[in-house]
Amino acid sequence: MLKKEWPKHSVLAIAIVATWLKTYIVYKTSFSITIDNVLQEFILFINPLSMLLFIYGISLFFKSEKAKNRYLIAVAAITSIVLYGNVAFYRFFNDFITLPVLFQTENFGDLGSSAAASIFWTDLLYFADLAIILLAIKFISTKAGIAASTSVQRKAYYVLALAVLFFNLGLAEAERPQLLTRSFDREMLVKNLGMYNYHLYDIYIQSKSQAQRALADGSELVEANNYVRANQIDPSEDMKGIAEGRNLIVVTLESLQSFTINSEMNGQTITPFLNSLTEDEDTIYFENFYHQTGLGKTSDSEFLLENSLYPLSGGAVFFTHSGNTFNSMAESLGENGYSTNVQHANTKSFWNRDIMYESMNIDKFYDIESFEIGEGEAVNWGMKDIPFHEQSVEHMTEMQQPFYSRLLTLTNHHPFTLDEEDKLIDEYDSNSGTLNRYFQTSRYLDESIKVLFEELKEKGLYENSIIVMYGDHYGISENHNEAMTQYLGEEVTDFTSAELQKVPFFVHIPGYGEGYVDDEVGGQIDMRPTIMNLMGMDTSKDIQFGGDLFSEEHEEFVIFRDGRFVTDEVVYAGNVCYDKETGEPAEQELCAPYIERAFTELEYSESIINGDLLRFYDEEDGQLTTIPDVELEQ
Ligand code: GP9
Ligand code: MN
Repeated sequence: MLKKEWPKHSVLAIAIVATWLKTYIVYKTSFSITIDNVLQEFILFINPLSMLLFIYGISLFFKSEKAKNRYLIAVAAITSIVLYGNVAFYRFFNDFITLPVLFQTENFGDLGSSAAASIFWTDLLYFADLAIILLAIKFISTKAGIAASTSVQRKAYYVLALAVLFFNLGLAEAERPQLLTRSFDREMLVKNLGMYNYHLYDIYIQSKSQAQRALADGSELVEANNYVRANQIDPSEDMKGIAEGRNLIVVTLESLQSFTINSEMNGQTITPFLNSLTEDEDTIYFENFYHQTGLGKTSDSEFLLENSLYPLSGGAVFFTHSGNTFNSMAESLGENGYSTNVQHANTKSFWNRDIMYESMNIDKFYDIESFEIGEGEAVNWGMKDIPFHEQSVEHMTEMQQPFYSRLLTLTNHHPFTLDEEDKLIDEYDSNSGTLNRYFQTSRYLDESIKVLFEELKEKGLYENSIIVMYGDHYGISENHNEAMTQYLGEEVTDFTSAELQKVPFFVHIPGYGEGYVDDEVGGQIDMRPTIMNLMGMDTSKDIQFGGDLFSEEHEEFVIFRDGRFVTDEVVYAGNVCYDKETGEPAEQELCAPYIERAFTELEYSESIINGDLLRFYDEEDGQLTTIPDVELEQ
C-alpha cells in the first residue's frame, strides 16, 4: 500500500504551504503590484500566511478525519475562487474586487461579459493547491485516532497564528503608517495585508456603513435640513452667472499652503506665477481660506468641493461611503449639459476614486492609463506636473464642450523629491529635509500652472473657460515645527499651526477685469456654492454646509475637521481661544458660542453621510421623498 505514516497534521501543513505559495506566485504573475524595496517584497511574501493559518486551522477542531479533509478542500476551493475571481477581474479592470463593485447593479453587465472574455483553460493552474491537497489526502495517512488535536495544541497553534498576524500588521504599519484607518489604495492594502485579509477588511468597512445606512429612515434629515436652511445665505447677485456656459477647470494644488504665496525663501521667490495672479485683473485670490480635510487628504478636499459636506472624523469617506447617493457639483453640471471628468496621473483605485467618481456622477476619469509618461517624465509618485498639464489640455481639446474638468496635480507631494533639472530654486537650510525640499517642489508646481495657462491659451481654450485653483491640505505637518519656526522667524504655537492650515484659493475668470485680493475668511466647504453661483446655477434647494464666498451675507466661520475653528476675530485651537489679529490668548467667551455650533454642524454633516440621507431627498423640489407628511423647511 502506498499510504505510509506521516506526522500528525501533515495534510494541514501541506494545505497551508500550498495555498500560501500559490498565492504568492499569483501575486507575482497575475497582478502588477509595485514593489520598491526588500521589505515590501517580504511583506508581500508573508501576507497570505496569517489568514491561511486561521482558516485552515479550524480543521483542528474536527473530530473525524473525513470531515476535516472535506473542510480543508472547501477552504482551498473558496480561497482559490476568491483569488481567481480577483485575477479575472484584474485582467479586465486592472483593480482588485471590492464589495461596492459587486453591488453596483450597473456593473453586472460589464462584469459578466468581461469575466467570460478573460477566462482560459490554463487558469486551472490557479487551483493547483486544491489538487495538491486532494493528492495529499489520498496518499498520506496519519496514525488513526491521533489526528484530532488537544486543546493545548490548538491554543498554541492560534497563538502562533496571532503572532504571525501581528508581525504582518506591524510590518505593514512600519511600511505604511495609518493604513487601516485611512485605507489609501486597494493595491496598497493587498500588498501589505494580503489578498484574504484585504477582503475581510473590505467586508468590515462596507458592512459597518451598511449597518448605519439600514438604521436610517430619512427622518434624521429633518433636523439637518432645518440647520442648513437656518444658516443658508443668498449668493452674490453681482457674481451670479458670470461664468455661465464656460468650461470649468478646477485645479487641485497638491499640498500647497498659503505661506508659500507672495513670500520668499532665502531671497528666492517660491511661487512667482501664482504671485502674479494675486495681482491679476482677472483673478480673485482668497488669502484667508482654509482646508478642512481629515484623514482622506486629497480625496477629502475633492469631497468638500463636490458636495459641500464635511469629510468624516474617521477614515476616508471616499472608501467608506462610496455607495452613497450624492448631489455633486459634477452631477448638477452634467444635468446642465456639461461633460464632466477628472484627470489624475495615478492609479484609479487610489482613494477608491474609480468607484466614488461613479457615485458622484463624474462621466470620465482620465487616470494613469490615459497619460503617456515619457522618459524622464516621472518622479516621486508618478507623472510630473508639467507633462501632466500638457497632456491634460490635449485631452480637453477632445472633450465635448462645455466641460467641467478637474486636474489633480501630484509632484508637490511628500517626500517632495525632484530631478535636478526641475529644481528651479535652492533647497532650504533647516533641519527638516522635508521642508527644505518642499520649497523646490512648490516652485515646480507653480511653474506647471504657468505651463497650464500657456497651453490653454495655445489651444484656444483659455478665453471661454474659468479656472479655479485650491490647495488641498497642508504639506508640512506639525512634525516640522522646529524647521517652520526657523523659516517663519517665530515660534509655531497652536495658534500658528491653525493659521498654517490656510491654503490658496484662486478664481480666475479671463476677461473679468476687476480682480482683487479678498480677505474673507472661508474654507473648502464654500467652494461648491461659490463656483455654482459663478456658473449661474441655483443651489438654494441643495443640502450644503458652505456658502458663496462672494455674498455679503457669507459668514466668516470655518470649522476644521478636527473641531478647531476660525472666524474673522478668533482662532480656536488646543482648547484655547486666540485673538486672530495678535495670536494672543483671548477671553474664552469670544469662542464659546461657536464651540457648540462647530460640533453640531460636523455632527449633522456626519449623520447625512452615515445614514446615506440624501437618498431620501429630492433636490428638485427640496422635499423628503419617503415621509410625505413631513414638510421640510425651505
Ligand atoms: C494620490 C494623490 C495624493 O492620488 O491624490 O493623495 P494625498 O496623499 O495627498 O491624499
Ligand atoms: Mn493631496
